[in-house]
Amino acid sequence: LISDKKIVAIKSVNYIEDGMIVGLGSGSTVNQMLYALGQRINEGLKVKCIPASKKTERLAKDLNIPLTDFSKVSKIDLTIDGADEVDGDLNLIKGGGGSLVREKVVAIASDKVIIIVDHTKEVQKLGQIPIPIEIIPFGWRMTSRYLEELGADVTLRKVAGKRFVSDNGNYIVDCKFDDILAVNELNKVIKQTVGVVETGLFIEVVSKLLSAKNGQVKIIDKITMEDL
Ligand code: A5P
Repeated sequence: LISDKKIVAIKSVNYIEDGMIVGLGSGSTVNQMLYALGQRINEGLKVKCIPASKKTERLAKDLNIPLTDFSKVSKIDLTIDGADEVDGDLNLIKGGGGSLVREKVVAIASDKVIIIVDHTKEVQKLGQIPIPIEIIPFGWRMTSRYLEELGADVTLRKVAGKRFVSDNGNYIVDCKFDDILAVNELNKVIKQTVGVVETGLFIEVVSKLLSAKNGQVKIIDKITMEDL
């Protein structure tokens, strides 16, 4: 039986066309996508890719996926990434894997962003899980206090008992807010907090969602002004 993550991953690479600059997100669903992309590249597809994490970079290199960087390109045609939560407006919580900053840099530089998930990531309302927030190590206790003052239950992320350190040398705090009234406003106030590098809230960046349940893929396009 093929997992739902693998099914959406395989489907998503059909959107990649010859000559594209492609952003590669991170996580286990993206890893499946990398295998499928590697296969298409073996069959002759010509693309250049920008990875959003060191882990993705390593796997992409192993699979002979050609890489580039922002010194050589000024925009990305299409990014494919996973998510930890997605709501009905295609807004996201990301950062479960701790790569949210680079993922957001890559997503914002992209003309199109396709998100691939299994259906368990779909929520009515964002915030069922804590929002990952990357903060600089200096003064992290102070930054955590400021985030608590915004109403969050703040947990410094640890892995095997040690403080998790991001690809950028920073910490991640997982912040659980009880009930998020306005996700855009919350994102703004978190970003204004000194010590915060970036939040795991991805608002208005997704163009298309592929979500799989029991082997069936549902495709949802972001409604744009032109559609109205
Ligand atoms: C990484 O920082 C995250 O944003 C991932 O995109 C997210 O955690 C999805 O991961 P999985 O595909 O492993 O579920």
